[in-house]
Amino acid sequence: MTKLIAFLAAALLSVTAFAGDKDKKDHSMKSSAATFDSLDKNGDAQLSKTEAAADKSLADSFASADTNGDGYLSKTEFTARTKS
Ligand SMILES: [Ca+2]
Ligand SMILES: [Ca+2]
Repeated sequence: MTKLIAFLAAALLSVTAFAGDKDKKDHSMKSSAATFDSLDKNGDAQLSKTEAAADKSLADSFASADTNGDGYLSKTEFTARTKS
């Protein structure tokens, strides 16, 4: 009986661990691509070059992503760049 309980507990633990890994994986997938909101540290709905520097690929393409050339990326410009 004790053995069975131990087995069930172990099975339950592995299920819980699996669910935990899945959550972790989903989270890391989400955070691997920085979002506009996570990059916009000061919350002014524009990404400055300094804010964009947190995402290397965005920093590299900042000039081309800034289609109106005002030195900031709006959410529209950021989204357009993400899609392309
Ligand atoms: Ca900002
Ligand atoms: Ca702009």
